[in-house]
Amino acid sequence: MSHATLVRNGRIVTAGDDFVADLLIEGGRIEAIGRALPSGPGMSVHDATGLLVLPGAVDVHTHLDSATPTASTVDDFAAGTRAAAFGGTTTVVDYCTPPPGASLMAGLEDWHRRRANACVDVGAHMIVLDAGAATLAEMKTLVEREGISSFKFFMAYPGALMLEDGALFTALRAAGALGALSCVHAENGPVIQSLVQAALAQGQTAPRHHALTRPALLEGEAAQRAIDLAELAQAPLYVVHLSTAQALQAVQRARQRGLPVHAETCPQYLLLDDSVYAGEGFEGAKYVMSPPIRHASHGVALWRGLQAGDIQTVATDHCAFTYGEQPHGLRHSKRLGLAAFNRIPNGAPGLETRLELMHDAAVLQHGLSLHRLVDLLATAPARLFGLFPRKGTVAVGSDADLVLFDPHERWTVRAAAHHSLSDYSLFEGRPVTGRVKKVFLRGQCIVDGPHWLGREGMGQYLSRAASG
Ligand code: DUC
Ligand code: ZN
Ligand code: ZN
Repeated sequence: MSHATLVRNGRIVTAGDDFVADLLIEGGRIEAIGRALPSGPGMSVHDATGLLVLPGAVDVHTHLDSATPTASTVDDFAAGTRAAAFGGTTTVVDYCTPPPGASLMAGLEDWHRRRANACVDVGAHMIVLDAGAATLAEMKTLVEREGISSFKFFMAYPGALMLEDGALFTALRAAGALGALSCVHAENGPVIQSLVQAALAQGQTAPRHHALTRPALLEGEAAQRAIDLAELAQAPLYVVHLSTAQALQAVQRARQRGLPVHAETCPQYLLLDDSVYAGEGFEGAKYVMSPPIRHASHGVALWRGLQAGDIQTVATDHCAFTYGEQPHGLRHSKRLGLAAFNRIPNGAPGLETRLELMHDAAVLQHGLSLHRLVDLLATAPARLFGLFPRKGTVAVGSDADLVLFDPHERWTVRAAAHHSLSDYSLFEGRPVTGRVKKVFLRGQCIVDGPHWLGREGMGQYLSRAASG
């Protein structure tokens, strides 16, 4: 990017500031911020009058081009990150799942091959499936040489992804000693397994039994256990996709004691409730994810947690499958689980709608400030995952990742108009106020209204430092 770009007269909103100014972009970075900056020959000039200028949003929880035990996600890095860009997300930190039996390094090499066609910048968290000596040594290499400063440990899915408590403790201690952040999926896997077997034995196979066999209490229990083990292991902790009042209370208690415990939630846990599983048909499969969508009382608690600052980030857990079988094939489809809920691929799309949904719900409906919106979706995730100040803010020297946002435009969520390859949206038909108009990645305008100006492969790998 050699030529300069000027963004004129926008209302720049960061986690701490709010002012009208021009931005000069050179070499992919913000070179100057000021009033009436002069334009020069060859500069491209964008008028942002009446628009918010926000930092490109940072989504620290996605699964792109990822194989799960039941299916493969439908969005590869090209499709998923293009969808992200249309929604104002210019940085994605994706979960690298090493194939069973493969080393973490082999998993990472494979991930790098798959992420090569990304359209926005990408980093990786590494999922750790055992705590043997070889794995612990690889964790050190990943932090010190590969720019991976966070790991994910599963307390669910025994026999597949789960670390039992001893291994979890060992892995937490290793991550803490490396200065890495430990992400946990907090659900009690063995008890869920028992409930699932009991439901299936009684012929309860419909999608709603997915939610009924993963009760809220088992997330609260696991979150508290993770917090206790992390305290003992002296490891900073990040609870991913937190969905219940019980887990939130565990996080609140820990934070009141000054422990380095952080929590992420997702739009679906804030905006939906378990009525999505009502009915005997298969529609509920669209909402099969783990944790499941909860009773509305949990959503109320999560909004309070956001208002009080006990939840630091909102990410998507974008793990997209299709509802129908065509045109992408059964291996990407929820229909793999037609016979029984435990075979339904776990996950849903969301990467494209996070900023717009959260602007509408958090700022317009729940009274959170624009600063807080920016913090939840960009600044705090960039800080926690070692990307700040390159990402997550609008400042001189930062990457010129920008969103020009119209806070007044009204529109309606329609999967048919999305860029994800999934054929449905969790939020179909939802009216939204506020819309992404233009998106810049390192100074290059990649989204202009409905037009895609970016290109596959332009996304760069983000080597991440330790948590900020
Ligand atoms: N956990 C995730 O974070 N994503 C998809 C499924 C799961 O269990
Ligand atoms: Zn998870
Ligand atoms: Zn996930």
